[in-house]
Amino acid sequence: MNAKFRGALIGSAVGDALGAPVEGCKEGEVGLFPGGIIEGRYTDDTEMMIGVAESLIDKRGFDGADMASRFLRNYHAWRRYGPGTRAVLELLRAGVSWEEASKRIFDGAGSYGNGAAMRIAPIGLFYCDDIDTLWDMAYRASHITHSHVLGKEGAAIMACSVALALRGYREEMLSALVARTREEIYRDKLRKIERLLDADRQTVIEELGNGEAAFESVITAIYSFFRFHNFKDSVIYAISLGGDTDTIGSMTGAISGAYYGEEAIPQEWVNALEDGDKGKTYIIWLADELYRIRFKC
Ligand code: F2R
Ligand code: MG
Ligand code: MG
Repeated sequence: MNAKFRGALIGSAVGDALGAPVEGCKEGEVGLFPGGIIEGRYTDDTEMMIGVAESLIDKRGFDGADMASRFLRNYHAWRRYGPGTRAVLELLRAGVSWEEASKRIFDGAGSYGNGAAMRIAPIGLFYCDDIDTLWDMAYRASHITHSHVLGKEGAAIMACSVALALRGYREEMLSALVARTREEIYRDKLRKIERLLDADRQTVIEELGNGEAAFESVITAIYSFFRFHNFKDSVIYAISLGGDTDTIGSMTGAISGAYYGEEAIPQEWVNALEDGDKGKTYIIWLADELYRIRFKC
């Protein structure tokens, strides 16, 4: 189980770093070089995931004000944040409360971007044995930056996928997710996954999406996990779809890592991942702490 906690967080960071150099490329323009990561630098996806994990560990559960302050403390603009999240972080820095800030962007509609889903894996690990609480906490952790229901629902589906993968569910995962999901756009795409398992890339992009909206990327990551039976092929496939490659790669890496464990992640990808301040050594420590707290060892 400890290896699966590590697999989820390192898998997420590796998928992010692998997809980052080609974020925004079209399918067909993504020429994945053999061996994967060149620079091994992670982006906003991993920086925010670190904030979620740090807060859960320090507060022994969800604390909105603390998590928001972690996002601010860790923030480096050069890691390429989405414009909505950047605007919320500026509001938080100006003193607006974490309950209020995310409601002020996109003309009051809030964001449905995938920025809440991309960072949510630690919630999936921490609340893995109680799916009702997990769903609720994923919504609350999303609200700090994403107040639109489709941003929150995407994050809850992602957290639930990580928890189910951690617990060894694969065949049962899709029906469990459909049963939980309330928003039709997600239910509809979840139901398409099995039918699309042999589809070509263009069809997958048209049916499931490869964009920055949560409903254009979360189900694509779940699909990428299902399409193959090993970590490497799932993550390479996710990135090969183009579009939001770092984020779809990261979410696919989190689910696959939770399912297969850290040993399944190609060693050359882990070796290349950055290891300075809050790099891979720190991410492994976060995974171990979450595991230790969760299982009281
Ligand atoms: N930001 C990026 N990548 C582009 C970097 C370009 C940069 N200029 C550079 O070259 O350095 N990647 C990261 O952002 C994505 C996560 O985004 P997040 O945090 O959800 O941000 P945001 O802005 O809230 O949502 C993303 C976009 O979705 C659309 N959108 C969301 N809610 C909307 C609404 N209510 N109405 C209309 N549109 C809405 C907007 O286009 C948002 O900008 C990840 O890919 C991460 O890697
Ligand atoms: Mg990113
Ligand atoms: Mg991205």
